[in-house]
Amino acid sequence: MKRAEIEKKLKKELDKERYAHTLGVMYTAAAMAMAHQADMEQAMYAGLLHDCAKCISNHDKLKICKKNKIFVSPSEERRPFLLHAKLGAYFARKTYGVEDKEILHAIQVHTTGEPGMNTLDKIIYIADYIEPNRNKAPNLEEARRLAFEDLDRAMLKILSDTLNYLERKGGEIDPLTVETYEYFKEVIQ
Ligand code: DGI
Ligand code: FE
Ligand code: FE
Repeated sequence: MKRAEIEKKLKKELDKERYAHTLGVMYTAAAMAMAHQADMEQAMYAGLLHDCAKCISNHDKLKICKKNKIFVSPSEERRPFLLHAKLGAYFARKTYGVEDKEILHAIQVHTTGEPGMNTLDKIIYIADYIEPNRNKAPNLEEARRLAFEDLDRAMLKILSDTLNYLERKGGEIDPLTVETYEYFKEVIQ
C-alpha cells in the first residue's frame, strides 16, 4: 500500500490523538533518518504504522494472538497493552501489505526495545518518545537533543527514564525492557 492509502485507513482505525501522534512519529523518524544516514522511506513507513494495533481492546489483542498462534509471553499475558507492538507488526504485514522485514521488526520492538537493536529500530523507539505531540515525559529536551546527536545515548536516557517512571508508578516491568537498558549501558562504556 502507498503511504497516502495507509494514512487514510489509519485515520479510521485510530482515535484522533493517536493518529496525530502517529504522524508525529513518522515525520520525526524521517528527520532522524536524515540526520543519521538511514533510509528515510523505511523510517516513515515504520513510524506511520508503529501503533496501528494500539486501539484494539486488550481482550481482542489476546484473542487475535491466540487465534493466529502469535506467542504471548507471561508478561504480555498480564499486560496485554504490550502486545500492540507485536500485533502492530502482524497487521502491518497482513492488512497494510508491508513485506520489508526491517520495518516489521522496528514496529515489533518499539515498546520494550531489544538488545542489539539496529539503527531503524532505535530511530522508531526514540521518535515515539520525542515526537512534538509528547509533553509529559521528564528530560524531553535532553532526549530530543540526543536523538539527533547520538542514538545510543538517547536510547539509554529514554530507557532509564522509562524504568524510573515504571518503578515510581509500580508498573510491572517487562524483562526485555531491563535487558535492553543493560545492553545500552554496555554499549556506551
Ligand atoms: O504506544 P505509545 O504510547 O505511543 O508508546 P509505547 O508503545 O512506547 O508505550 C509506552 C508505554 O509503555 C509507556 O507508558 C511505558 C510503557 N512501557 C515500556 N516498557 C514497559 C512499559 N510498561 C510496562 N508495564 N512494562 C514495561 O516493561
Ligand atoms: Fe506504541
Ligand atoms: Fe507510539
